[in-house]
Amino acid sequence: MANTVEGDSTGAMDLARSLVQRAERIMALTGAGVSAESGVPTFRGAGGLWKQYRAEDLATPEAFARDARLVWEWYGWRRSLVLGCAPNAAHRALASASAVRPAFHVVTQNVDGLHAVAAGGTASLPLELHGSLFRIRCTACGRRQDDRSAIDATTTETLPHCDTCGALMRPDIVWFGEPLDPAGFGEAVRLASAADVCLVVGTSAVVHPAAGLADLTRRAGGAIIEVNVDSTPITGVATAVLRGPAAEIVPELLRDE
Ligand code: BV8
Ligand code: ZN
Repeated sequence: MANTVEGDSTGAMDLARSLVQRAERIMALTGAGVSAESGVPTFRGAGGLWKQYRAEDLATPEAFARDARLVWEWYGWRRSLVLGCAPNAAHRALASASAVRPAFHVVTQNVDGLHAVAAGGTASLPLELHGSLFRIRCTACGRRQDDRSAIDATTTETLPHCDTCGALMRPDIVWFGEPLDPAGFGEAVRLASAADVCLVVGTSAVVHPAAGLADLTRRAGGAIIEVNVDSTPITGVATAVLRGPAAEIVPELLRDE
């Protein structure tokens, strides 16, 4: 489907709302932009995380092997920052849609856990493709555990170590050059391929394989709705483009009559 309507015109919103209302199966794919209004810095935008740091220097297994202390210092800082952030109206609107609509699934690239906080105890937990700031994994035996503690990155010895085997723990996050969890990504492919609508919210759509999910919906005959303050590689193939902040647009898009 060509890109029929763009911008913040009511035309785009009317079209997008009718697509959502008519759709049976919807997959929402979110990126850092959905958390921007919660105060979580994005990666590539102005003031983004990658502006202060180079992704290659921190979010790779090589970086961790070279300087685990520095990498943990960065993740510890991000964890404490995110712990001070709350879900915004976009997270809440997506959580309530996935709680009330039988086939509405949230798939996120974010590691900030804010979709899960917005979902509360409901069953509509998001699929976290890139892992979580609040889960750690043993570099030796693979033991995983939830962890929200403050990270003491003074020395390698003060970093988190495995309760089972004593080896160094790492963030349970997918770094560049690492494969996504096959089961999780397989489920995302299934959801995207079956979706009548792929709702892409707040992603620059440059990181693969997540960025390729929306196209699976399009190729299977479904529609893409993009919510973003900027244009991205998806804008040109989107059925409707809603230009503006997620916390304002997503609740409007998903509200019932
Ligand atoms: C893999 C975890 C293979 C770390 C992340 C060349 C071409 C294509 C691909 C590659 C290539 N070279 C290398 C690759 C592969 C690489 C990749 O895609 N690189 C890109 C950069 C070119 N991918 C990988 O390495 C992946 N693994 O391919 O493995 C393999 C297979 C088998 C066996 C072995 C290996 C792993 C990818 C995951 C990497 N980890 N993060 C961490 O978080 O610390 S990626 C990182 O980027 C984040 O996870 C984030 O989720 C992701 C995407 O970023 P966005 O979420 O989109 O955020 P961004 O800041 O970019 O954009 C924000 C958007 O929001 C903007 O559009 C902005 O306009 C908008 N916005 C801002 N405010 C608002 C808003 N929108 C709405 N409202 C607002 N208020
Ligand atoms: Zn271990």
